[in-house]
Amino acid sequence: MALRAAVRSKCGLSAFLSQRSSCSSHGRVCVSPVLIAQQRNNSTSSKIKVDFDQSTGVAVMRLQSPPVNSLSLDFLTEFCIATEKLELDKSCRGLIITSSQPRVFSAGLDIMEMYQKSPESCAEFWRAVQEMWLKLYSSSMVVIAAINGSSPAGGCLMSLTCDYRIMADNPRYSIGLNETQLGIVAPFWFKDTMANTVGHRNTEMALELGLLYTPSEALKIGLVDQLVPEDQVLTTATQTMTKWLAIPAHARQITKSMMRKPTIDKLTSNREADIQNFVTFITKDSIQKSIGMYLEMLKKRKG
Ligand code: CO8
Repeated sequence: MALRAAVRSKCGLSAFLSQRSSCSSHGRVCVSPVLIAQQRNNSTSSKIKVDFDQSTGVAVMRLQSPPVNSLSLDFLTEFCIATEKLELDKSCRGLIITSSQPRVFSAGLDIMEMYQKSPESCAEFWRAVQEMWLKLYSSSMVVIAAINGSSPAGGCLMSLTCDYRIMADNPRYSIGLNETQLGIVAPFWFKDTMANTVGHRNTEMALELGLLYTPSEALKIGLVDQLVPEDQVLTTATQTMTKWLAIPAHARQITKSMMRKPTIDKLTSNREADIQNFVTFITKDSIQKSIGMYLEMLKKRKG
């Protein structure tokens, strides 16, 4: 499929869509009327459901990849396509991300994509992970995470890229960058995103220990912004969105960009090296052994 190939390619989905656009002005891609018409329709791919309310300019994206919304290559591809479509639609000003799965927002990167895979597959997967992060962290939309379940590792990263995080106040849920518990190391841009949110000291401790926080612990260090009863996560996100959208968009967008650009530039100028680092690291025998043991642990815990 051409779109999927574009996400996987070096130039990425933006370039793919740009190629199909008829003009470009003020740095914003201008797309054909046909594409705009398609974009305005609510869409459901197999792993992502998007409901866009034209009257409010707010889209709700539901992650629906059973059992735990793990971020596989297919999932990331669909996610990037859906996000890009919304980004290109000027009438879409806000995005709320939530989960359709019970008890889990996202289990993070799909571990099976990093286990016993060829270097080429690992590279393709990592490019898609980068792409997801770049799309969200640099989005001009207001993006709110409605975290209605556990959100470890890559799930936490996805939440951290949002402008505001609302989490269900359920002590059985957890959130954090727990990579060291798998014997792997969160890359610099995971670390930077976390540090930009909760500061250097909290990040240092969280990453070294691979800490997963309960919602109240997460609120205490600023990893999430607000806790609400589970059945109010989405309504609170919608109310919060209204407040954010009341701020003049241009001023808010420039401010967001000013805060995030150095972190984004750090990855965009080192993208290929970052992919190479990931592939070298993840394909090491010792790392594969750690991941295998972690998978065993997940299965045993279930039993
Ligand atoms: N990837 C693939 N499969 C997964 C994942 C995952 N991340 N998480 C869970 N699964 C699988 C389980 O193995 C299980 O499979 P099966 O049914 O075949 O036994 C199934 O999903 C259901 O899982 P659970 O029974 O555990 O579901 P629960 O509802 O009880 O718990 C949790 C949900 C809390 C999300 C739990 O599954 C969990 O803790 N999962 C692991 C989360 C995790 O540690 N993720 C880390 C992924 S690594 C990452 O995101 C960043 C990597 C950065 C790499 C950098 C290298 C340089």
